[in-house]
Amino acid sequence: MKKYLIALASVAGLMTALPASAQFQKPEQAIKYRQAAFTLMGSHFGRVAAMAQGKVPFDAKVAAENADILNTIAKLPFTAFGEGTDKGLPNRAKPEIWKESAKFKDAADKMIGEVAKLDAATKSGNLDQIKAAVGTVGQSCKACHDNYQAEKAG
Ligand code: ASC
Repeated sequence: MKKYLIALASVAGLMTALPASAQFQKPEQAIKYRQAAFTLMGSHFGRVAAMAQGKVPFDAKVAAENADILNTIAKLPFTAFGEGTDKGLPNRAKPEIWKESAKFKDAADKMIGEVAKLDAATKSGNLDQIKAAVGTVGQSCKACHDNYQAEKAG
């Protein structure tokens, strides 16, 4: 049992020490992972955005729950854009992601920061603040899509 625990601890240590891309055995897995994360982000952001836009009645608790989930998921997809994950499954990631990786990271960090502000706004329950934060989150999604998402999967 002790040996097993030591082995487990060293594997866990290794996993955190390795670059995130090395946590996927195959490019397909990284592509599926990031696509799944973006799909979930769209669902959870969409629920808050619909309230901000008056398309569904505002429910502060539901907004806060969805923003909280979004705040966690928004940090996930960017571990799955490692080198060599441009191909393996049809996907819409443009080559610029890897050519200008610092700019891509800045855009991702910007979105993550705006999502954190949306999460804080929903916790305050102030609809005007939520509306403003939904706007800036949406802009940060769009900025990345405009620069880094192809029209068609290649
Ligand atoms: C959404 C969603 C996106 C963004 C983007 C904002 O609700 O799924 O990808 O907002 O459309 O421009």
